[in-house]
Amino acid sequence: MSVLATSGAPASGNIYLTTVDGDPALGEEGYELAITPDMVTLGACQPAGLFRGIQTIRQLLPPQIASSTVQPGPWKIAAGMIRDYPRFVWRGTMLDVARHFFSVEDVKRYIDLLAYYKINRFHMHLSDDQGWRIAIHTWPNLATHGGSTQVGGGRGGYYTQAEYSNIVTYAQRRYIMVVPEIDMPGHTHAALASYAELNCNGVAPALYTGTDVGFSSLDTGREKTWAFVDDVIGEMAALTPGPYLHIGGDEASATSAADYVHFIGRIQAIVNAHGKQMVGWEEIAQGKLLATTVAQHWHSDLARQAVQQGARIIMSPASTAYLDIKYNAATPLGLSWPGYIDVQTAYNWDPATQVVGVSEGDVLGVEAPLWSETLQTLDDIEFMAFPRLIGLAEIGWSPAAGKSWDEYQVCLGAHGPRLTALGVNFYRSALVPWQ
Ligand code: IFG
Repeated sequence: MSVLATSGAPASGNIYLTTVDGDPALGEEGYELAITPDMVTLGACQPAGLFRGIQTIRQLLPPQIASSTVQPGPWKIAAGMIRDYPRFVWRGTMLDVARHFFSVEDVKRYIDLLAYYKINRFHMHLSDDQGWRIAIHTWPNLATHGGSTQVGGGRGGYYTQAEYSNIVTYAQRRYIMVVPEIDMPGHTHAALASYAELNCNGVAPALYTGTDVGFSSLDTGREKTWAFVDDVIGEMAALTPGPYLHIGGDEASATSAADYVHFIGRIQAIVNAHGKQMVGWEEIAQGKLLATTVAQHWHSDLARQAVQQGARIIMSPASTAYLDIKYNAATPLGLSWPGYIDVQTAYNWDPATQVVGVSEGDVLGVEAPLWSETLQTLDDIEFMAFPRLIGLAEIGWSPAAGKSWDEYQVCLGAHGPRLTALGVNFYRSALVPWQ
Protein backbone atom coordinates (compact mmCIF):
# COMPACT_ATOMS: atom_id res chain seq x y z
CA MET A 1 0.00 0.00 0.00
CA SER A 2 1.71 3.23 -1.03
CA VAL A 3 1.44 6.19 1.31
CA LEU A 4 1.80 9.78 0.10
CA ALA A 5 4.14 11.55 2.52
CA THR A 6 4.40 15.31 2.01
CA SER A 7 7.28 16.11 4.36
CA GLY A 8 10.43 14.65 5.87
CA ALA A 9 13.59 13.29 4.26
CA PRO A 10 13.09 10.80 1.42
CA ALA A 11 13.55 7.27 2.73
CA SER A 12 14.83 4.36 0.64
CA GLY A 13 12.30 2.23 -1.20
CA ASN A 14 10.16 5.26 -2.07
CA ILE A 15 9.34 7.40 -5.12
CA TYR A 16 10.43 10.90 -4.11
CA LEU A 17 8.94 13.89 -5.98
CA THR A 18 10.39 17.37 -5.51
CA THR A 19 10.57 20.79 -7.12
CA VAL A 20 13.13 21.99 -4.55
CA ASP A 21 16.32 23.16 -6.34
CA GLY A 22 14.75 22.31 -9.72
CA ASP A 23 17.03 23.16 -12.67
CA PRO A 24 15.51 26.22 -14.43
CA ALA A 25 16.89 24.88 -17.73
CA LEU A 26 14.23 22.16 -17.48
CA GLY A 27 11.56 24.83 -18.07
CA GLU A 28 7.91 24.39 -17.11
CA GLU A 29 7.50 20.76 -18.16
CA GLY A 30 10.99 19.27 -17.98
CA TYR A 31 12.10 16.78 -15.30
CA GLU A 32 15.02 14.67 -14.10
CA LEU A 33 14.39 11.08 -13.13
CA ALA A 34 16.97 9.11 -11.15
CA ILE A 35 16.17 5.42 -10.65
CA THR A 36 18.49 3.43 -8.40
CA PRO A 37 18.05 0.13 -6.58
CA ASP A 38 17.49 2.24 -3.49
CA MET A 39 14.79 4.67 -4.63
CA VAL A 40 13.23 6.70 -7.44
CA THR A 41 13.81 10.46 -7.38
CA LEU A 42 11.79 12.70 -9.71
CA GLY A 43 12.90 16.35 -9.74
CA ALA A 44 11.42 19.27 -11.70
CA CYS A 45 11.28 23.04 -11.72
CA GLN A 46 7.48 23.21 -11.86
CA PRO A 47 4.62 20.86 -10.81
CA ALA A 48 3.83 20.30 -14.50
CA GLY A 49 7.30 18.82 -14.88
CA LEU A 50 6.61 16.35 -12.08
CA PHE A 51 3.33 15.39 -13.78
CA ARG A 52 5.08 14.78 -17.11
CA GLY A 53 7.77 12.74 -15.32
CA ILE A 54 5.12 10.61 -13.63
CA GLN A 55 3.84 9.58 -17.07
CA THR A 56 7.36 8.38 -17.86
CA ILE A 57 7.48 6.40 -14.62
CA ARG A 58 4.10 4.85 -15.51
CA GLN A 59 5.52 3.82 -18.90
CA LEU A 60 8.72 2.39 -17.40
CA LEU A 61 6.70 0.06 -15.17
CA PRO A 62 5.22 -3.17 -16.64
CA PRO A 63 2.16 -2.67 -18.93
CA GLN A 64 -0.12 -4.26 -16.33
CA ILE A 65 0.30 -1.09 -14.21
CA ALA A 66 -2.14 0.52 -16.69
CA SER A 67 -4.82 -2.08 -15.98
CA SER A 68 -8.10 -0.90 -14.54
CA THR A 69 -8.08 -3.79 -12.04
CA VAL A 70 -5.62 -4.51 -9.19
CA GLN A 71 -2.63 -6.54 -10.46
CA PRO A 72 -0.13 -8.59 -8.41
CA GLY A 73 3.35 -7.03 -8.05
CA PRO A 74 6.23 -6.82 -7.65
CA TRP A 75 6.68 -3.95 -10.05
CA LYS A 76 10.17 -3.82 -11.52
CA ILE A 77 11.54 -0.62 -13.09
CA ALA A 78 14.87 -0.37 -14.94
CA ALA A 79 17.54 1.69 -13.15
CA GLY A 80 18.88 4.76 -14.94
CA MET A 81 18.97 8.53 -15.30
CA ILE A 82 16.60 10.54 -17.52
CA ARG A 83 16.80 14.29 -18.16
CA ASP A 84 13.88 15.24 -20.42
CA TYR A 85 12.05 18.32 -21.63
CA PRO A 86 9.81 19.13 -24.62
CA ARG A 87 10.87 20.57 -27.99
CA PHE A 88 7.59 22.48 -28.50
CA VAL A 89 5.41 24.28 -25.98
CA TRP A 90 2.14 23.47 -27.85
CA ARG A 91 1.45 19.71 -28.11
CA GLY A 92 -2.24 19.38 -28.76
CA THR A 93 -5.20 17.62 -30.23
CA MET A 94 -8.59 18.97 -31.30
CA LEU A 95 -11.90 17.18 -30.79
CA ASP A 96 -14.84 18.22 -32.99
CA VAL A 97 -17.88 17.93 -30.67
CA ALA A 98 -20.06 19.85 -33.16
CA ARG A 99 -20.57 17.40 -36.04
CA HIS A 100 -21.28 14.71 -33.44
CA PHE A 101 -21.68 15.47 -29.72
CA PHE A 102 -19.68 13.58 -27.04
CA SER A 103 -20.54 13.31 -23.34
CA VAL A 104 -18.51 14.87 -20.53
CA GLU A 105 -17.50 11.35 -19.45
CA ASP A 106 -16.24 10.43 -22.92
CA VAL A 107 -14.28 13.68 -23.12
CA LYS A 108 -12.72 13.06 -19.69
CA ARG A 109 -11.64 9.53 -20.74
CA TYR A 110 -10.00 11.05 -23.84
CA ILE A 111 -8.26 13.66 -21.66
CA ASP A 112 -6.85 10.86 -19.46
CA LEU A 113 -5.24 9.34 -22.55
CA LEU A 114 -3.89 12.72 -23.70
CA ALA A 115 -2.22 13.19 -20.29
CA TYR A 116 -0.53 9.78 -20.61
CA TYR A 117 1.26 11.04 -23.75
CA LYS A 118 2.30 14.44 -22.29
CA ILE A 119 -0.18 16.30 -24.54
CA ASN A 120 -0.79 19.74 -23.02
CA ARG A 121 -3.38 21.45 -25.26
CA PHE A 122 -7.00 20.26 -25.78
CA HIS A 123 -8.72 22.31 -28.49
CA MET A 124 -12.51 21.83 -28.43
CA HIS A 125 -14.33 22.63 -31.68
CA LEU A 126 -17.58 23.73 -29.97
CA SER A 127 -19.66 25.10 -32.85
CA ASP A 128 -20.25 24.43 -36.53
CA ASP A 129 -23.01 24.21 -39.14
CA GLN A 130 -24.48 21.06 -37.59
CA GLY A 131 -24.40 22.00 -33.91
CA TRP A 132 -23.73 24.59 -31.19
CA ARG A 133 -22.40 22.73 -28.13
CA ILE A 134 -21.85 25.29 -25.34
CA ALA A 135 -24.59 27.19 -23.47
CA ILE A 136 -24.33 30.96 -23.96
CA HIS A 137 -26.58 32.59 -21.34
CA THR A 138 -27.24 35.79 -23.30
CA TRP A 139 -28.20 33.76 -26.39
CA PRO A 140 -29.86 30.59 -24.97
CA ASN A 141 -31.29 29.27 -28.26
CA LEU A 142 -27.76 28.65 -29.56
CA ALA A 143 -27.48 25.56 -27.36
CA THR A 144 -31.13 24.61 -26.83
CA HIS A 145 -32.02 24.85 -30.53
CA GLY A 146 -28.64 24.97 -32.28
CA GLY A 147 -27.41 22.04 -30.16
CA SER A 148 -30.50 19.88 -30.59
CA THR A 149 -29.26 17.77 -33.48
CA GLN A 150 -26.08 16.63 -35.27
CA VAL A 151 -24.77 15.05 -38.49
CA GLY A 152 -27.26 12.37 -39.51
CA GLY A 153 -30.14 13.94 -37.55
CA GLY A 154 -29.44 12.40 -34.13
CA ARG A 155 -30.28 14.07 -30.81
CA GLY A 156 -27.07 16.12 -30.55
CA GLY A 157 -26.55 17.83 -27.19
CA TYR A 158 -24.59 20.58 -25.52
CA TYR A 159 -22.53 21.35 -22.40
CA THR A 160 -24.00 23.63 -19.77
CA GLN A 161 -21.41 26.14 -18.62
CA ALA A 162 -21.00 24.11 -15.40
CA GLU A 163 -20.35 20.92 -17.41
CA TYR A 164 -17.89 22.72 -19.66
CA SER A 165 -16.05 24.17 -16.63
CA ASN A 166 -15.94 20.63 -15.20
CA ILE A 167 -14.07 19.52 -18.34
CA VAL A 168 -11.72 22.53 -18.17
CA THR A 169 -10.88 21.81 -14.51
CA TYR A 170 -10.40 18.09 -15.21
CA ALA A 171 -7.92 18.99 -17.95
CA GLN A 172 -6.15 21.61 -15.82
CA ARG A 173 -5.54 19.04 -13.09
CA ARG A 174 -3.59 17.13 -15.72
CA TYR A 175 -1.70 20.25 -16.80
CA ILE A 176 -3.68 20.37 -20.05
CA MET A 177 -4.95 23.76 -21.28
CA VAL A 178 -8.38 23.77 -22.94
CA VAL A 179 -8.58 26.03 -26.03
CA PRO A 180 -12.25 26.59 -27.01
CA GLU A 181 -13.16 27.27 -30.63
CA ILE A 182 -16.26 29.13 -31.79
CA ASP A 183 -15.92 28.93 -35.57
CA MET A 184 -16.74 32.21 -37.35
CA PRO A 185 -17.68 33.82 -39.76
CA GLY A 186 -18.17 30.56 -41.69
CA HIS A 187 -19.35 27.23 -40.25
CA THR A 188 -22.15 29.18 -38.49
CA HIS A 189 -25.38 27.59 -39.75
CA ALA A 190 -26.41 26.31 -36.27
CA ALA A 191 -26.20 29.88 -34.89
CA LEU A 192 -28.09 31.32 -37.87
CA ALA A 193 -30.77 28.61 -37.44
CA SER A 194 -31.13 29.65 -33.78
CA TYR A 195 -31.77 33.39 -34.22
CA ALA A 196 -33.72 34.99 -37.10
CA GLU A 197 -32.16 38.38 -36.32
CA LEU A 198 -28.70 37.08 -37.23
CA ASN A 199 -29.79 36.40 -40.83
CA CYS A 200 -29.62 38.88 -43.75
CA ASN A 201 -33.24 38.11 -44.68
CA GLY A 202 -34.49 38.03 -41.07
CA VAL A 203 -35.49 34.39 -41.41
CA ALA A 204 -33.86 31.56 -39.43
CA PRO A 205 -33.10 28.58 -41.72
CA ALA A 206 -33.87 24.98 -40.74
CA LEU A 207 -31.21 23.05 -38.81
CA TYR A 208 -28.61 21.28 -41.00
CA THR A 209 -27.55 17.63 -40.53
CA GLY A 210 -25.41 17.05 -43.64
CA THR A 211 -21.64 17.30 -44.07
CA ASP A 212 -21.16 20.04 -46.64
CA VAL A 213 -18.85 22.97 -45.75
CA GLY A 214 -18.43 26.57 -46.86
CA PHE A 215 -22.10 27.49 -47.33
CA SER A 216 -22.78 29.63 -44.22
CA SER A 217 -21.69 33.07 -43.11
CA LEU A 218 -22.51 35.54 -40.35
CA ASP A 219 -23.88 38.82 -41.69
CA THR A 220 -20.69 40.76 -40.93
CA GLY A 221 -22.24 44.11 -41.80
CA ARG A 222 -25.07 43.86 -39.26
CA GLU A 223 -24.52 45.42 -35.80
CA LYS A 224 -26.68 42.67 -34.24
CA THR A 225 -24.03 40.21 -35.43
CA TRP A 226 -21.35 42.14 -33.57
CA ALA A 227 -23.43 42.22 -30.38
CA PHE A 228 -23.68 38.42 -30.77
CA VAL A 229 -19.92 38.07 -31.35
CA ASP A 230 -19.05 40.26 -28.36
CA ASP A 231 -21.48 38.40 -26.06
CA VAL A 232 -20.22 34.97 -27.16
CA ILE A 233 -16.54 35.92 -26.90
CA GLY A 234 -17.20 37.53 -23.50
CA GLU A 235 -18.87 34.43 -22.07
CA MET A 236 -16.22 32.09 -23.55
CA ALA A 237 -13.43 34.28 -22.13
CA ALA A 238 -15.03 34.02 -18.68
CA LEU A 239 -15.06 30.21 -19.06
CA THR A 240 -11.41 30.05 -20.20
CA PRO A 241 -8.58 30.22 -17.62
CA GLY A 242 -6.06 29.85 -20.46
CA PRO A 243 -4.87 32.81 -22.59
CA TYR A 244 -6.28 31.59 -25.95
CA LEU A 245 -9.66 31.80 -27.70
CA HIS A 246 -9.93 30.11 -31.12
CA ILE A 247 -12.33 31.90 -33.52
CA GLY A 248 -12.07 29.42 -36.38
CA GLY A 249 -12.01 31.48 -39.61
CA ASP A 250 -11.78 28.49 -41.96
CA GLU A 251 -13.66 27.86 -45.23
CA ALA A 252 -15.57 31.16 -45.18
CA SER A 253 -16.52 30.77 -48.84
CA ALA A 254 -19.90 32.46 -48.26
CA THR A 255 -18.22 35.59 -46.85
CA SER A 256 -16.83 38.10 -49.36
CA ALA A 257 -13.07 38.66 -49.25
CA ALA A 258 -13.49 42.27 -48.12
CA ASP A 259 -16.04 41.32 -45.43
CA TYR A 260 -13.74 38.53 -44.22
CA VAL A 261 -10.74 40.84 -43.82
CA HIS A 262 -12.91 43.33 -41.95
CA PHE A 263 -14.33 40.52 -39.77
CA ILE A 264 -10.89 39.22 -38.75
CA GLY A 265 -9.66 42.68 -37.76
CA ARG A 266 -12.74 43.43 -35.68
CA ILE A 267 -13.01 40.04 -33.94
CA GLN A 268 -9.29 40.13 -33.10
CA ALA A 269 -9.90 43.42 -31.26
CA ILE A 270 -12.89 41.94 -29.44
CA VAL A 271 -10.92 38.85 -28.32
CA ASN A 272 -8.10 41.09 -27.07
CA ALA A 273 -10.59 43.41 -25.33
CA HIS A 274 -11.75 40.36 -23.36
CA GLY A 275 -8.15 39.70 -22.30
CA LYS A 276 -7.39 36.76 -24.58
CA GLN A 277 -5.08 36.04 -27.52
CA MET A 278 -6.79 35.08 -30.78
CA VAL A 279 -6.15 31.74 -32.48
CA GLY A 280 -7.55 30.99 -35.92
CA TRP A 281 -7.13 28.61 -38.86
CA GLU A 282 -4.48 29.96 -41.23
CA GLU A 283 -7.02 31.75 -43.47
CA ILE A 284 -6.98 34.52 -40.86
CA ALA A 285 -3.61 35.59 -42.32
CA GLN A 286 -5.65 37.33 -45.06
CA GLY A 287 -6.54 39.83 -42.32
CA LYS A 288 -4.26 42.14 -40.35
CA LEU A 289 -2.88 40.11 -37.46
CA LEU A 290 -1.26 41.17 -34.22
CA ALA A 291 1.96 39.42 -33.20
CA THR A 292 0.08 37.93 -30.25
CA THR A 293 -2.31 36.13 -32.62
CA VAL A 294 -1.70 32.46 -33.47
CA ALA A 295 -2.47 30.92 -36.88
CA GLN A 296 -3.14 27.19 -37.25
CA HIS A 297 -1.75 25.67 -40.45
CA TRP A 298 -3.87 22.98 -42.03
CA HIS A 299 -3.73 22.96 -45.84
CA SER A 300 -2.34 26.06 -47.55
CA ASP A 301 0.72 28.32 -47.46
CA LEU A 302 -1.20 31.14 -45.74
CA ALA A 303 0.76 30.26 -42.58
CA ARG A 304 3.73 31.98 -44.29
CA GLN A 305 1.69 35.21 -44.52
CA ALA A 306 0.87 34.90 -40.81
CA VAL A 307 4.59 34.52 -40.01
CA GLN A 308 5.35 37.60 -42.13
CA GLN A 309 2.97 39.51 -39.82
CA GLY A 310 4.80 38.25 -36.73
CA ALA A 311 2.22 35.64 -35.73
CA ARG A 312 3.26 32.20 -34.41
CA ILE A 313 2.08 28.95 -36.00
CA ILE A 314 0.47 25.74 -34.74
CA MET A 315 1.26 23.02 -37.29
CA SER A 316 -1.70 20.73 -38.13
CA PRO A 317 -1.07 19.56 -41.72
CA ALA A 318 -4.20 17.82 -43.04
CA SER A 319 -1.94 15.45 -45.00
CA THR A 320 -0.21 14.08 -41.87
CA ALA A 321 -1.89 15.26 -38.65
CA TYR A 322 -5.64 14.97 -39.36
CA LEU A 323 -6.82 12.02 -37.24
CA ASP A 324 -10.22 11.89 -39.01
CA ILE A 325 -8.52 10.83 -42.24
CA LYS A 326 -8.64 7.12 -43.09
CA TYR A 327 -5.49 5.03 -42.43
CA ASN A 328 -6.08 3.38 -45.80
CA ALA A 329 -8.88 2.54 -48.23
CA ALA A 330 -10.14 -0.22 -45.91
CA THR A 331 -10.63 2.05 -42.88
CA PRO A 332 -14.37 1.94 -42.03
CA LEU A 333 -14.46 5.41 -40.47
CA GLY A 334 -13.10 8.78 -41.53
CA LEU A 335 -12.63 10.84 -44.67
CA SER A 336 -10.05 10.70 -47.44
CA TRP A 337 -10.06 14.14 -49.11
CA PRO A 338 -6.28 14.69 -48.52
CA GLY A 339 -5.50 11.04 -49.30
CA TYR A 340 -4.71 8.43 -46.64
CA ILE A 341 -2.65 8.81 -43.42
CA ASP A 342 -1.13 5.55 -42.21
CA VAL A 343 0.82 5.32 -38.95
CA GLN A 344 4.13 5.94 -40.71
CA THR A 345 2.85 9.02 -42.60
CA ALA A 346 1.49 10.42 -39.34
CA TYR A 347 4.96 10.06 -37.78
CA ASN A 348 7.29 10.92 -40.64
CA TRP A 349 7.02 14.72 -40.84
CA ASP A 350 8.65 17.66 -39.12
CA PRO A 351 6.83 20.87 -38.12
CA ALA A 352 9.88 23.05 -38.84
CA THR A 353 10.22 22.01 -42.49
CA GLN A 354 6.57 21.45 -43.48
CA VAL A 355 5.83 24.91 -44.96
CA VAL A 356 8.39 27.04 -46.81
CA GLY A 357 8.88 30.25 -44.83
CA VAL A 358 7.76 28.69 -41.55
CA SER A 359 10.76 27.55 -39.50
CA GLU A 360 11.43 26.24 -35.99
CA GLY A 361 11.30 29.65 -34.33
CA ASP A 362 7.92 30.47 -35.93
CA VAL A 363 6.33 27.23 -34.70
CA LEU A 364 4.56 27.17 -31.31
CA GLY A 365 4.01 23.46 -31.74
CA VAL A 366 1.80 20.77 -33.21
CA GLU A 367 -1.82 19.69 -33.01
CA ALA A 368 -3.77 16.72 -34.36
CA PRO A 369 -7.39 17.63 -35.21
CA LEU A 370 -10.07 14.91 -34.99
CA TRP A 371 -13.13 16.00 -36.99
CA SER A 372 -16.27 13.98 -36.22
CA GLU A 373 -18.38 13.90 -39.37
CA THR A 374 -18.07 10.09 -39.35
CA LEU A 375 -17.39 9.45 -35.63
CA GLN A 376 -20.15 8.82 -33.07
CA THR A 377 -18.66 6.95 -30.11
CA LEU A 378 -15.61 6.97 -27.84
CA ASP A 379 -14.52 3.73 -29.56
CA ASP A 380 -14.60 5.61 -32.88
CA ILE A 381 -12.48 8.41 -31.39
CA GLU A 382 -9.93 5.94 -29.99
CA PHE A 383 -9.77 3.93 -33.23
CA MET A 384 -8.88 7.00 -35.30
CA ALA A 385 -6.68 8.69 -32.71
CA PHE A 386 -4.60 5.68 -31.65
CA PRO A 387 -1.87 4.95 -32.49
CA ARG A 388 -1.36 8.03 -34.70
CA LEU A 389 -1.74 10.54 -31.83
CA ILE A 390 1.20 8.86 -30.06
CA GLY A 391 3.41 9.76 -33.03
CA LEU A 392 2.16 13.36 -32.91
CA ALA A 393 2.97 13.53 -29.20
CA GLU A 394 6.45 12.20 -30.01
CA ILE A 395 6.94 14.87 -32.71
CA GLY A 396 5.87 17.58 -30.27
CA TRP A 397 8.08 16.42 -27.39
CA SER A 398 11.25 14.80 -28.75
CA PRO A 399 14.17 16.38 -30.65
CA ALA A 400 14.05 16.11 -34.45
CA ALA A 401 17.63 14.77 -34.43
CA GLY A 402 17.81 11.01 -34.20
CA LYS A 403 14.18 10.56 -35.21
CA SER A 404 13.72 7.21 -36.96
CA TRP A 405 10.59 5.37 -38.11
CA ASP A 406 12.54 2.09 -37.99
CA GLU A 407 13.19 2.57 -34.28
CA TYR A 408 9.83 4.17 -33.51
CA GLN A 409 7.78 1.34 -35.04
CA VAL A 410 9.54 -1.17 -32.76
CA CYS A 411 8.87 0.97 -29.68
CA LEU A 412 5.25 1.43 -30.74
CA GLY A 413 4.87 -2.30 -31.25
CA ALA A 414 6.19 -2.91 -27.74
CA HIS A 415 3.70 -0.32 -26.50
CA GLY A 416 0.76 -2.39 -27.77
CA PRO A 417 0.22 -4.34 -24.52
CA ARG A 418 0.06 -1.02 -22.68
CA LEU A 419 -2.71 0.25 -24.99
CA THR A 420 -4.53 -3.03 -24.43
CA ALA A 421 -4.14 -2.70 -20.64
CA LEU A 422 -5.47 0.88 -20.90
CA GLY A 423 -8.51 -0.51 -22.71
CA VAL A 424 -7.86 1.63 -25.80
CA ASN A 425 -9.71 0.58 -28.97
CA PHE A 426 -6.64 1.21 -31.15
CA TYR A 427 -6.06 0.35 -34.83
CA ARG A 428 -3.57 -2.53 -35.12
CA SER A 429 -1.84 -1.21 -38.21
CA ALA A 430 -0.04 -3.86 -40.27
CA LEU A 431 2.92 -1.44 -40.48
CA VAL A 432 3.68 -1.97 -36.78
CA PRO A 433 5.23 -5.14 -35.22
CA TRP A 434 2.69 -5.29 -32.38
CA GLN A 435 3.80 -7.42 -29.42
N1 IFG B 1 -11.90 20.86 -43.25
C1 IFG B 1 -12.75 21.62 -42.32
C2 IFG B 1 -13.31 20.87 -41.12
C3 IFG B 1 -13.60 19.41 -41.44
C4 IFG B 1 -12.39 18.77 -42.07
C5 IFG B 1 -12.56 17.26 -42.22
C6 IFG B 1 -10.68 22.52 -41.33
C7 IFG B 1 -9.97 23.68 -40.67
C8 IFG B 1 -12.11 19.42 -43.40
N2 IFG B 1 -11.94 22.75 -41.80
O1 IFG B 1 -10.13 21.45 -41.41
O2 IFG B 1 -14.51 21.51 -40.68
O3 IFG B 1 -14.74 19.29 -42.27
O4 IFG B 1 -11.35 16.62 -42.52
